[in-house]
Amino acid sequence: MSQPMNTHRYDAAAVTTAYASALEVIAAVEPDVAGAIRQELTDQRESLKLIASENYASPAVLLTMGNWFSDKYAEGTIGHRFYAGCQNVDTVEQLAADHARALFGASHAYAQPHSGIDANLVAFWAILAQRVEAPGLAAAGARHVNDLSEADWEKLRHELGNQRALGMSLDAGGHLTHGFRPNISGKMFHQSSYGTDPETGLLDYDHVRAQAREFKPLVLIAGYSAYPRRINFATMREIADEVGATLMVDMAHFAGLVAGKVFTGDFDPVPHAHVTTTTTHKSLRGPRGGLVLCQPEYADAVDRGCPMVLGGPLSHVMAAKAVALAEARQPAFATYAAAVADNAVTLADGLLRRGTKLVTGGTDNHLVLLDVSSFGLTGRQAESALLDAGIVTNRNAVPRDPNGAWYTSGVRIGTPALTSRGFGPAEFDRVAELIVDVLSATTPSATASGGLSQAKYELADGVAAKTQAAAAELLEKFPLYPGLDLS
Ligand code: DSN
Repeated sequence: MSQPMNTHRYDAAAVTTAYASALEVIAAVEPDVAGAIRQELTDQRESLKLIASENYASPAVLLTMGNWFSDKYAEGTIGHRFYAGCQNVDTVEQLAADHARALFGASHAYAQPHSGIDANLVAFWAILAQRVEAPGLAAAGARHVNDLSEADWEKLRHELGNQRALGMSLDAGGHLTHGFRPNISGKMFHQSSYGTDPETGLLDYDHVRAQAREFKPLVLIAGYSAYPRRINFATMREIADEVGATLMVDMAHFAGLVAGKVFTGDFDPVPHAHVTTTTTHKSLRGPRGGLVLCQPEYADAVDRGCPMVLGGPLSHVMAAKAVALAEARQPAFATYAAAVADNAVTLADGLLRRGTKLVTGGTDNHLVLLDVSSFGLTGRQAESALLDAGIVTNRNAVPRDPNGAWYTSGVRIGTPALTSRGFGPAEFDRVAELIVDVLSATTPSATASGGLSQAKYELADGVAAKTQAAAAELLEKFPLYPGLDLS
């Protein structure tokens, strides 16, 4: 079978041999783990994976993680480690950083963060160090923190702990680490958040500008986990410059669209942000992990991520980041990224045509946010009913959500994973149809007091089985890791 251009290319026989052998070795020690690994492949093969933050990494990326780099400690940075014998870790970390710089056109890249949250913590720490600590040292006549007196420390602690951050609110699609009060980012900073326009659901730059002028943040954070539109980062930088803020962009969700040149010019964060963070496993299709890209003045502070903020680097994952970033530099990745965005538009159109309500009325990235209140459901009920039918999504708050962050009124649906399997417009239109069929056949259960449950629901008889069969028919045409045969 010929593969669509947006899928992985590999030698299926070699990959089968590698995994069959690895599972045999694992099974000899703990067969249940080997069994769970096999089962995970089966489950992923047999479901419609529409979680916007998930994907399928290539066999090369996955295989790079299973080796002895896992055994090596390498705290510090390339060439300046706290342990001896890090020459091979230096090689892979340098490769990951070089590929990241070339791919994104960044002047500096730091490949050590273990996750997106870790990347954001490194960025916050670096911004505080660069903007507050360094001038604080100079003001105290010191060149190093060890030279500070107790009184200097007290003053610096006050300065460090008295800074402000402004980011997108969680219910508008921002991330927990963008200043959500209970998150550490909401504790490190005095925080304020901007939402979206109540009518259109879109980001209102004039409103952000007005808030920034009033709040005067040290850090202006842009980026999102559940906003279905692109952001004009040139405008965000203008706002940051006007109020003297550092612009930090979290592109964890849409890094693949930046790498694949779907988001360019004003919509490419890297040339505009002082510091850009990302994960490597979402639309970028690499191993689970994070990256920080930054402008030169933040590089030293960013490189102090480990051991100031992070534990020892996961060298096996950094090696896999290098492989994934090398893949993302190939022309085929741009084809993939374009297909992710095109498929999201098809999915949005398919849902809208069938009478559903989408936050912002559509998408221009890799996700749609379906408001399920018109079905009389909470996000939790919709997520569960879809799962019963073999459709894997996640519930998500919609702006000003009356059901809060636990039950929610929305379902977030993303195209990166199924696009990696080769799904195109016809398949995504069918996915839209299946989603609407399932939700139309779902009703909330009654509670003992006669109200409606926010969690329990009934799915009409036969709908789950019928949808699973329709999904299986779609998935069969686009096998996950074709040719990988572990039977
Ligand atoms: N867990 C990620 C997501 O699903 O968007 C964000 O942390």
